[in-house]
Amino acid sequence: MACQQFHGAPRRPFLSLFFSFLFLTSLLGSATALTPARRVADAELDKDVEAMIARATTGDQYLLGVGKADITGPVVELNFMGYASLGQIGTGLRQRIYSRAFIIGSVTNPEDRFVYLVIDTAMGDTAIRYGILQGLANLGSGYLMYNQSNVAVTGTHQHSGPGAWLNYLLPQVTSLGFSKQSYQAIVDGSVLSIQRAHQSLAPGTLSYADTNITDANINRSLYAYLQNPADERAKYDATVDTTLTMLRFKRASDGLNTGVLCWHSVHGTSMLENNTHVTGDNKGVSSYLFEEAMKSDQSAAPGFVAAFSQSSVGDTSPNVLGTWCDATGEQCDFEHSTCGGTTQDCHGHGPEYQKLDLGVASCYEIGRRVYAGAKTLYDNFDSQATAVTDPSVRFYHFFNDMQWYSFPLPNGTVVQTCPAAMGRSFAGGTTDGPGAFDFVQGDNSSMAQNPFWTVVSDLLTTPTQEQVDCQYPKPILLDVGQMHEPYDWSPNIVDIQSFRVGQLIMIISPSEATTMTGRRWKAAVAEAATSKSIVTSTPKVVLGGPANTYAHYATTPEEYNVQRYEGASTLYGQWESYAYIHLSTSSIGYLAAGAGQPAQGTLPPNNVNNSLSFISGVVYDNPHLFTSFGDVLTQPKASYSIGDVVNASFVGANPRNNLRLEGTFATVQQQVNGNWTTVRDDHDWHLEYTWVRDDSLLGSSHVVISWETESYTTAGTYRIVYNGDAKAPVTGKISAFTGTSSTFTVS
Ligand SMILES: *[C@@H]1O[C@H](CO)[C@@H](O)[C@H](O)[C@H]1NC(C)=O
Ligand SMILES: *[C@@H]1O[C@H](CO)[C@@H](O)[C@H](O)[C@H]1NC(C)=O
Ligand SMILES: *[C@@H]1O[C@H](CO)[C@@H](O)[C@H](O)[C@H]1NC(C)=O
Ligand SMILES: *[C@@H]1O[C@H](CO)[C@@H](O)[C@H](O)[C@H]1NC(C)=O
Ligand SMILES: *[C@@H]1O[C@H](CO)[C@@H](O)[C@H](O)[C@H]1NC(C)=O
Ligand SMILES: *[C@@H]1O[C@H](CO)[C@@H](O)[C@H](O)[C@H]1NC(C)=O
Ligand SMILES: *[C@@H]1O[C@H](CO)[C@@H](O)[C@H](O)[C@H]1NC(C)=O
Ligand SMILES: *[C@@H]1O[C@H](CO)[C@@H](O)[C@H](O)[C@H]1NC(C)=O
Ligand SMILES: CC(=O)N[C@H]1CO[C@H](CO)[C@@H](O)[C@@H]1O
Repeated sequence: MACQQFHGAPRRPFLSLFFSFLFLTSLLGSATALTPARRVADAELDKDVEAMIARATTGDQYLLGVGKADITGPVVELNFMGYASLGQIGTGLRQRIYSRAFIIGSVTNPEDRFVYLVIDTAMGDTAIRYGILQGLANLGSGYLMYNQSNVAVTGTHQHSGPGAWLNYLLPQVTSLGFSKQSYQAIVDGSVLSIQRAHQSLAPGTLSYADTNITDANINRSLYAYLQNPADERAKYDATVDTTLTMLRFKRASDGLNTGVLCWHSVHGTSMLENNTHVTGDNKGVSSYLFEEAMKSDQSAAPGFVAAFSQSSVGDTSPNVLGTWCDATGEQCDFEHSTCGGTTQDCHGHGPEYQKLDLGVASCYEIGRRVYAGAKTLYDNFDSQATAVTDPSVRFYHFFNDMQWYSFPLPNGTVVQTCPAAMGRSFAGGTTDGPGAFDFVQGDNSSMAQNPFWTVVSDLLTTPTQEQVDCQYPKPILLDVGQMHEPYDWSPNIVDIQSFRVGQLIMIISPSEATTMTGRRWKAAVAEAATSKSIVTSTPKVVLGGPANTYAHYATTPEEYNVQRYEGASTLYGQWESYAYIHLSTSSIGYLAAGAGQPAQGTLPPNNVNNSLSFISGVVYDNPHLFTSFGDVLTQPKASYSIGDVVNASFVGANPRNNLRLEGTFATVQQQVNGNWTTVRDDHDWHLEYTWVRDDSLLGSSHVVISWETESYTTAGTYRIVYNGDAKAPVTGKISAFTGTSSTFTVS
């Protein structure tokens, strides 16, 4: 198996071009007494050579656009997506979440264009993707070129955002079904980000470079990783992919950079299962810090967008200090990640775990480490980067049904994938968030069966013998791919998609690929692109996901065999990762210049209008007795020192009445020469909004706004402003109101 990495930026083609240039100029220089006619010809040649050199150093021009928009759904009274923890219900907002859109198109052929979307959600999703495509179609004829083939919806894999927007039943279980409000916020914001990217389209150049970030991720399933062949593992000096690849968008008209699209692998599980404030997790922090820094950077255009797309995330953890037993302080069992035989007591520790908070400090620190690596790369970019050359922009997409899908392995043996199923260790969870049930990772016996789950899964379906054999050695806990009542529990149909611009190829993965799966997949695609002459120089392959639908995990067959969480969550059986690789490599021809599109395949169901929901709406709001909405309940103190937390509380109303998309619930204003200027809002990490229901019958509630004053806070006079919206009893009319605190000084 070819497992050579293609990460190193190949600069040889440019060197050889450079040498041809030297050779040509020396020839020209040595020619004497040229005739006028030859001088003209030489001048032409000079121009060609200059153009060649220019192309080699800056790359070809493409039509480039970037855009960003708010996707923050209901921040309270809704389950968070990611940990599948029934008790993790939102109580507020630390950081708004966004969709970041990147459009890359051909300058000469407007049909050749793709959209790479990075959304601050746990994953891409079928219903969301349908909604985005419908939203784009609704924008009119100017947007018709964006369709099933060329729009990739990738999630950052954060675990601290509103849930209840997924297409299939299984992830709806803990969110008590589907919320149209939560769904629509993501869809509308995604469409708006694409619209903004579209409106910003202008000719520009692309280049990419890599850096290694060695202190932001570790392998959380090392026991499984170690099952991969020793000679294969020996090719890599880390058990996780530490690479960050940055693609830089540079506008031709003014030479300013409009954005960076980065790929990096680390789980968005820095914010812990007991956190109930919305954030973009560590990738949200990285984007926030990068975009803030670019606001005063001479190289960056206004509206600069920095996205950190998730990559080979499957077995990575941001809890870089390892896994420890809460009770004993000892390391968890290596094979099963347990303490005394159970999972609940074993936790991964982030870099700031000793703060015993909800993961806030560790999240910021991991996000900052990735940002710091990316920023150093950006600051030294031109000396390391490779220009994207070759004007072709290509893409393909089709749906593949994974039920009994037969294909040959690289050695020719024909194998098949199976209908989706969850193994027993799925219920055990991971060391980033232990399962709520007493299942252990790597368990293969019926010993630790939880009676609840056993009853439920047996009630739902009994897997056929054919399915049991196909999924072997996975002990099936939930035969989700064969559960269609009242609608499909999990996807059997997945999106197979890839993009190419010049020598850069993007694999769009529907599953969370483990480190070794990602390495094999990228190497196989690079090899196919080279052997089929799809690219004109050494290919550079990146992988982004989980995207377009949520097909859980993709382990290698070796990792699958030991059935830890990731193997148990590899839906389509032990050959799933090879199926993905086969589908990508056998479709590589669609990335060739001038190639057409494959047959679309069977469309997956869209459950947006037939999903169950047990989520209740806002009934009404009432202020506390003898108060009005927005009245201050607790004023801030008169003065604070930089580093203090400023708190103010207000008579509040349910924030589900108005999501204030593109707006803000909380604001810090500073008095500058007598005028009040907004200096912090919901996008700031250090400004936190908390909503507390006081009396369900009366409908009264209050809001706390906390500002953790940062080291860079300037001394001055400030106040806190709360923007709310109340729902009137009887009429249901929603009215906006504002609350303003007294002023305070920070010094
Ligand atoms: C999407 O648009 C592109 C460009 O016009 C076209 O080549 C492709 O066939 C379209 N795909 C679908 C599924 O309609
Ligand atoms: C990253 O680390 C690997 C392994 O040590 C090395 O081969 C590679 O050159 C490094 N990449 C960069 C961009 O430093
Ligand atoms: C949140 O959970 C983590 C991990 O279990 C724990 O260490 C921490 O103390 C908890 N924090 C709070 C505030 O409950
Ligand atoms: C091909 O590889 C698979 C997986 O390693 C193995 O099970 C199978 O026996 C091999 N087939 C041949 C013909 O070597
Ligand atoms: C699981 O059980 C099967 C059948 O008893 C056995 O062949 C396999 O090796 C076991 N796997 C593990 C990880 O124990
Ligand atoms: C869902 O319902 C909405 C509102 O009636 C409608 O606009 C939309 O087309 C429906 N979507 C699907 C997939 O049926
Ligand atoms: C500020 O309010 C938050 C949220 O209610 C609370 O957790 C925190 O302890 C308060 N801090 C101070 C300094 O009062
Ligand atoms: C304060 O606001 C007023 C009214 O908008 C404006 O005319 C004035 O220039 C502002 N002063 C400063 C110092 O910004
Ligand atoms: C080589 C390596 O990266 N080892 C780390 C893998 O992750 C475990 C925790 O899961 C660490 O203890 C190892 O140091």
